[in-house]
Formats: sequence, structure tokens, C-alpha cells
Amino acid sequence: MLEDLDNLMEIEEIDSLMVSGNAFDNPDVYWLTGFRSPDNILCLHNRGEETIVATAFKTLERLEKESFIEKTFDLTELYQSFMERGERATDNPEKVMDAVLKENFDGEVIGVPRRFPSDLLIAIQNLGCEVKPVPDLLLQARATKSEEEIKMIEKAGEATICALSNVIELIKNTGIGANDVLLSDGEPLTVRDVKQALNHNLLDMTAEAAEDSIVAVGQMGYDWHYLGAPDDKIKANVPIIMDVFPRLKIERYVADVTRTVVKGTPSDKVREMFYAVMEAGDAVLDEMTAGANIDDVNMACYNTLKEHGFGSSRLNPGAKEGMTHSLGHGIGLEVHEYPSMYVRDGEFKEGHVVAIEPGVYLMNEGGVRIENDFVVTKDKPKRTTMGLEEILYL
Ligand SMILES: [Mn+2]
Repeated sequence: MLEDLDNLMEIEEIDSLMVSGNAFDNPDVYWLTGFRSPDNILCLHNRGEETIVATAFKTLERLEKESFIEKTFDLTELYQSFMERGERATDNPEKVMDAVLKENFDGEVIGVPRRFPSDLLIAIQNLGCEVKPVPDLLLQARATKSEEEIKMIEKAGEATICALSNVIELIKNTGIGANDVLLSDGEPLTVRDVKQALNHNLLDMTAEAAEDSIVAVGQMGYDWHYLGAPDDKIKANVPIIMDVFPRLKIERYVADVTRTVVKGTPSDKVREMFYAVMEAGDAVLDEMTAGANIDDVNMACYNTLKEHGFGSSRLNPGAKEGMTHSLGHGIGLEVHEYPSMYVRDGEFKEGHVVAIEPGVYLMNEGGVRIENDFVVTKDKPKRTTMGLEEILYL
């Protein structure tokens, strides 16, 4: 949360944090300002003070109306002086930085996140400031969500479940043709059709696929990040993994949901995979509470799968089958945020919002994955992606 920023800066021993970019190419900027604009701005957060945004012209006026920033630094005159010489601000990073820092910074160390423009970085250093990379700081601050943020993630979750429900209905209403290919209105149903249907449904709820969606049919699902090629045919009697991670167009928060369905009859093995994955997910929820060790929660999942005869790369790094990816990840403005589940010594905190995605992958069967999003609380985690329970075959 924004409130955590000053503490994290103190731990890193930085006096100020500088962030540059725009809401659409840098989620840190949107998170820090609430300014949804394609215009690049410069944010300076002096420890213990309000964030200052330096910008010019109409962007400044819009920022004052649309963002939650209360302190601004007007660069209009400086930019005009560049224009008089036929130059732009980007031709003069040192002059811009000099103006901003002279007026707004009297500390020593400026922290910069992983995403920071190299020309600005060199300019600050040339001006004699000490620069410290703090690649994790904003990720850590963003990991714990405010009530407002959780509401937006819930909204993204509702849109995702709704879109997935409609697409599952579409698959359910198909016929089965030669070679088990599903037929919709007599035509083979393809991954292109399913993704188009997903995208239309999401747009109706002012959300859109953040990047792409995964629609993996049968053995293709063995590779858990196989996106699905447009011409892949949707088939009966094999698992169809649909992993959808859309972003709300206005609020910009995401959800991440996976369902695996079979039209027709699943093999006995796929049935076993499905129930093992369901149980592993439940075991995680029993453990995942504020203060719980991340490794312990991981183990609840992997040990449950092991009891069902499925391996994992966590228990055996050489594993080729079983659960060969991480338990999940934080979500927020991006599909992959902190907390990371790869870490062994971290703990879950109240307000973490995580996508938990147990899955089992076998070369000959494909994959089964079930993914839902949860808010970590002092008690049981609160699920934000309600609906579509227990679906295996249609
Ligand atoms: Mn995920």
C-alpha cells in the first residue's frame, strides 16, 4: 500500500524515490499517482512527504483534475525555452533534472526502481546525486492491497468468471464430429473462436485480455504456458485448459482464473489429476493466512499431490511431469506481482492478493489446472473469483 512506502524507503536508506513513465507503460506510475494518461510524467517521493509530480502544459492541468496528486512542479516555462531553440525535454534530461531537484530535493540518496529511463539516471548522477537501485521496493509496497484495490480486483474477477462461464456454455453446446473435433453450427470449433468469444465477453464488461489468454487442448496443455494457436481445434474427451487474465480497462486491475473442462468423457487418469488438483487447492487454503510461511503453504500443495501419486519440481527439481510450475503469484496492476511463491523464507501478509494455481501435467494426457484469486486475511483467505465450481466434464 502507499502507506508502506516511507517505511520501505527507510529500510533501503533512500531519501527520495524517483519514478518516470506513464500509466500504460509503467504500473508504478499509475499506482503512485492514479493518473490514467499516456503522457510521461516524473514522480518524486521524498520520504515522509507527499509525492510531487513534475510535468507541463495540458498534462499538468489534467493531472491536477484527474489524479490524487496534490503537489505538482510546473515545467512549462522550461519546456517552452527548449522549444524556442527547436529542442524538446528529451534532448535536455540534465536541465530538466536540475530544475526538478534544485527546487524539490535536499537529501542525498535517490532510489530508482527497476524500470527507470537510463538518460534520466545518468543525468541525476551527473548532477552529483547518489543513485541507489531499489528494484524490489515498489513491488513490495504494491504487494499489500488497500480496500479500494481489492474491490477493483474483485470486479476484474467477476468479469473473468462471467466471460469464462459464457465460453464454457459455448463449448457445452457443441456437437462432436469426426476425430473428436467439436462442432459449433456444423463448423469445427477452434482456439481462435474460443478466444474471440472470451474477448467479446470481456469487452462487454469493460475488461480486456491483459496479454493473451491460454486455451490449450489435450496434450498441448502439458506445456503449461502454451497459449494455443488460433487454428488448434477444440476436441472432445480431452482436457481443455482455459487460463484468462484480463485487465479492467478503466481501473487497470487484473484477475487471473483458470478452468479445465472436458466435453465428453475424461480418461480415468484425467479424473485423478482433477481431484488431486482440487484437493491440493483446498490444502493451500487451509494454510494460507497472514503470517504463514510461504514455503509451508507451498508444501501443503505439493505434499497433497504427492499423496495422489503426482510429483512436482519443488520436491524434485528434475521432474518432467506433475506440478512443474510455481504455486501462484501476486496480482494487482500486473498479472505477476509480489508476493513471489518461489521464495522459501517469506511470509504471507494481510492484504496480499494472490492467484493460486495448482496443476498437474502429464505428457500423454495434457494438463489440469484450477486457478482462483484470494485476499490473504488473518483467517481464511477471501476468494475474489466466485463461481464455476467443480467443473470437469460437460
Ligand atoms: Mn496465474
